[in-house]
Amino acid sequence: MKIGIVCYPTFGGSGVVATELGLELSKRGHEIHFITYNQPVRLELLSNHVHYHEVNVPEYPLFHYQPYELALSSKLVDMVKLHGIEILHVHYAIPHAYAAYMAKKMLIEENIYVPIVTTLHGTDITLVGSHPFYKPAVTFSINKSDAVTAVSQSLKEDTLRLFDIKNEISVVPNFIDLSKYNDGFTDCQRAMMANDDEKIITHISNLREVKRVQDVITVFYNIQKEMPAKLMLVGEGPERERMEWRCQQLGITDKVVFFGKSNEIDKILCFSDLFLLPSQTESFGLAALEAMASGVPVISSNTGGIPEVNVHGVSGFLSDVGDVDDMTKNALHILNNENRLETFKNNARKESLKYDLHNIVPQYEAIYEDTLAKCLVL
Ligand code: GMT
Repeated sequence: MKIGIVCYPTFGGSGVVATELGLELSKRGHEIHFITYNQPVRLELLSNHVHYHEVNVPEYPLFHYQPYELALSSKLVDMVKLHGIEILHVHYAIPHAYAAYMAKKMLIEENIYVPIVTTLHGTDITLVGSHPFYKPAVTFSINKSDAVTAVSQSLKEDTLRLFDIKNEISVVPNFIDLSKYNDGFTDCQRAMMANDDEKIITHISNLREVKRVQDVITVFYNIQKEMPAKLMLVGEGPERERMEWRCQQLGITDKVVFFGKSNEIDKILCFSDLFLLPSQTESFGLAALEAMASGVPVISSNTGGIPEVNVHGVSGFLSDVGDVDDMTKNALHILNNENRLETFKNNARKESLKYDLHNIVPQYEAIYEDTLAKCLVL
């Protein structure tokens, strides 16, 4: 199949999933066209089967807001015609599903029918999309998609609760290329980051308020009072400065490493003992899954789709949002005993196997095939 993929090309989970999906589909013989405003961060290799088409939005001073949706829908029309793209898979309702619908309508005028598969990732539904300013457009785009998927059962339920949805929503969970994590590094270079007796705690996100990163600092502060430990913080975002101030106030600056944005998540997870994800809301928690695949147990909140990924008492523990005392207690329970830590590490790795890309990518392929077949009948 010739598949067009539209996503946010950033470090965010939706962009990562869309990129990994495209790469795996190309290995399975499909021709993939990424259509977005920048080359996706995890898209390192372009080939005969993987193409990238940049959406340009020319600056025009008359426009207070530059019309990205318009530029995207025009680009989609052009790329469908030029490359014979058969199906568009858009990640994120805003504005991708909306722009794709416009493209579809323009193409119908030229007797070309391109179905749209929309994948909902979470923030487009729970944080932004349900805002009254966007709600009608998001509802419309979801209802007008030819197929809709959500990355967790919890996100599907949220979507049905928050919007008036007439379409079926299939749950296709996020996935992971386990080979990237299981090949293992013979030397994790742990010694560069911490002493042998220190436990390494890690958090990876875009350091936004929704990630409750101040809870990460608090839980780590509590842990390091009880045992030698270091905190690795990976990612960039608006909360970073406040976090740095807080570390200074608490006198733990020398125990905290801010990595900034990194493409070497697997290397950092390789030397981690525990992962913290205390988010306010999280439709899936791809970062937690990446940690688990590296054999790192997860201490998280019990919100959204996280309980579908992190199994309480098995791959880690779940607590109510904001319950930093319970998170600390659970973290110490795992870290205090080497045998228990080893068991949790093994369990985390085992639980992650459910999300092997070889199990999940065929589910998307089946959705594309069904959608194309249905459209032929119409
Ligand atoms: O979590 C973020 O801030 C990034 C966001 C995104 O849009 O890329 O992530 C969302 O999609 C990921 C991939 O499906 C999920 O794993 C994250 O849980 C979800 N984030 C939220 O729901 C807050």
